[in-house]
Amino acid sequence: MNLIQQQDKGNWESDTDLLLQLDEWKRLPLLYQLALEELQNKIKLIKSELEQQDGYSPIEHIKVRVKEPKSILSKLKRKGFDLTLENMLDHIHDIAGMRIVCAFVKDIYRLVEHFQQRGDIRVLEVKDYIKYPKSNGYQSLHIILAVPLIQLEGTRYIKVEIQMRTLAMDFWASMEHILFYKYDKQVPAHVHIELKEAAEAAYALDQKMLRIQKEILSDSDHTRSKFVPIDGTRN
Ligand code: 0O2
Repeated sequence: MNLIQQQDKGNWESDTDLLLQLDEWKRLPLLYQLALEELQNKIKLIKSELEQQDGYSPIEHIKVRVKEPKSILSKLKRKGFDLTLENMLDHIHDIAGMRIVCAFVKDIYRLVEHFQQRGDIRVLEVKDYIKYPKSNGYQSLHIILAVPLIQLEGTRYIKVEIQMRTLAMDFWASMEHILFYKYDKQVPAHVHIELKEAAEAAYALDQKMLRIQKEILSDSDHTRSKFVPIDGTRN
């Protein structure tokens, strides 16, 4: 039974129970926002370290958002769950969402490995739609994390979904989202094929950029090795 049905039937265990649930509904957006901010700060630090280490930024940009109540309710309905607080907490993993757009696919896997090794956040699930794209061609790596927030009454873990993709994958996903993602009719077969081909083109573009990067790096290593400073040490 959902919140509205319970209220209509006066079916609450007590008024206190109702007030507690309403308080929780009111507090949740702030908690999700704070969890995103915590995570964003951790990632800013990693980004600057990687920039120093690699000489380029493997993280192109980061976006965060807290899902609108309307989208949460329609996702619960889409998944066939009653509209309850419990179902929302248990089954909607992307209320707090972060998107990290990376330069290369290898940067995505490097970040995932890093998240898995950290002791201050917990990795709950990894969904690899890069290795196993969705049938429409969608590619991205999703990771569900539990981010701790220290509150007066103790530590509370808040779920955050991070979607990681390259610039090419992000272009495809953004266009597909605009065109079809919530399109409620059957996508015509020929359009489905074209969409998949576009996703494969995005993947091919990523591979090509990676090859170009490798070539440029090996070329600059080669050039650098030709210049030996007067004291005989290498720069
Ligand atoms: P919106 O409006 O983008 O937020 P599950 O975890 O399996 O119980 P869920 O959460 O549907 O169910 O899992 P999944 O497949 O990992 O999808 C989560 C989010 O990934 C979606 O959120 C989208 O943002 C994105 N996504 C998944 N599939 C596609 C796709 O085919 N195209 C595009 N463009 N994005 C996709 P929402 O809430 O469905 O949508």
